[in-house]
Amino acid sequence: MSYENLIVEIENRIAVVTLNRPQALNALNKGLLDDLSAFFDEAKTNDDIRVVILTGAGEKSFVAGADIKEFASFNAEEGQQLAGKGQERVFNKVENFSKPVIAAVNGFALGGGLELAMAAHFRIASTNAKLGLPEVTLGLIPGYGGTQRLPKLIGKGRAMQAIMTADMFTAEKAEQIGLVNEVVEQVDLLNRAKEIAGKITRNSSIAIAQAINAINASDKENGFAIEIESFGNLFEEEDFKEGTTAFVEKRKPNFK
Ligand code: CO8
Repeated sequence: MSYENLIVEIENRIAVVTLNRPQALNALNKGLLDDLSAFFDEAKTNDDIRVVILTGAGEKSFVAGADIKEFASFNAEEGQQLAGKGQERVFNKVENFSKPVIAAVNGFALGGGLELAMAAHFRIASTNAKLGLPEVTLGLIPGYGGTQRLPKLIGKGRAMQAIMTADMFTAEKAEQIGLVNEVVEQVDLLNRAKEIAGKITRNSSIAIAQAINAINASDKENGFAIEIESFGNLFEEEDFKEGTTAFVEKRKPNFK
């Protein structure tokens, strides 16, 4: 798995994916979005990968947004196309990915960067992280799902204020309002993300995929029905037999 703008390292069934354009604070240009889209397509069927960790190259930034220099001259049609294609090919793909995706936010997560972190299944951050949606300072609004995902994570009023003022949240504040799950020192960030990922890899991957699907359906009218259906289907799986047998036999389950 080699990409121009990503570094992918796979160890213990955990893929650490480093967005690698440090000269532009890892801003999302077309090349980087293409690489992310291709990575998730490949990772879907790669049995060596059970959990994905997304992080940014360097100590300063996770992702400082969409590449402003790239879209500065766009017209309405080009802007809509870029946003629509990006949402479909990357952001929604991340959110609906059947394997857990953790964002390890190691610095600025702004605009498209915070939108990418919010598309991930959950976020942890380093103490120096700054998170925000500053699009209105550019005469824009968030275009990669930020107006939809931020209110769900932190509430409508807080999202309104954050988007209108373009203020950045400190890591501490982000944790307080539920935008990130926990905050650790930058030197510990990847190890902590790997520790959480490692714990996940020991559980049933089939059950986890169904859990992601059901949790993502919580916004939908038929969310409860999707949970019931997924719950029922899992009774037919080997992992269910192994998990319950291991409990009865007082041992740890060995999921395939
Ligand atoms: N795009 C392109 N280049 C960037 C970006 C970016 N988003 N952010 C930083 N860079 C570049 C800088 O231009 C600079 O390059 P150079 O050295 O060639 O001048 C380099 O990265 C380092 O940046 P700074 O010198 O600015 O570093 P500072 O430490 O002084 O500041 C900041 C760091 C505060 C993060 C600052 O760089 C900044 O404000 N960046 C822009 C943040 C921003 O506004 N992000 C939102 C972008 S809009 C967006 O994401 C919309 C998403 C939806 C799009 C839908 C499709 C159209």
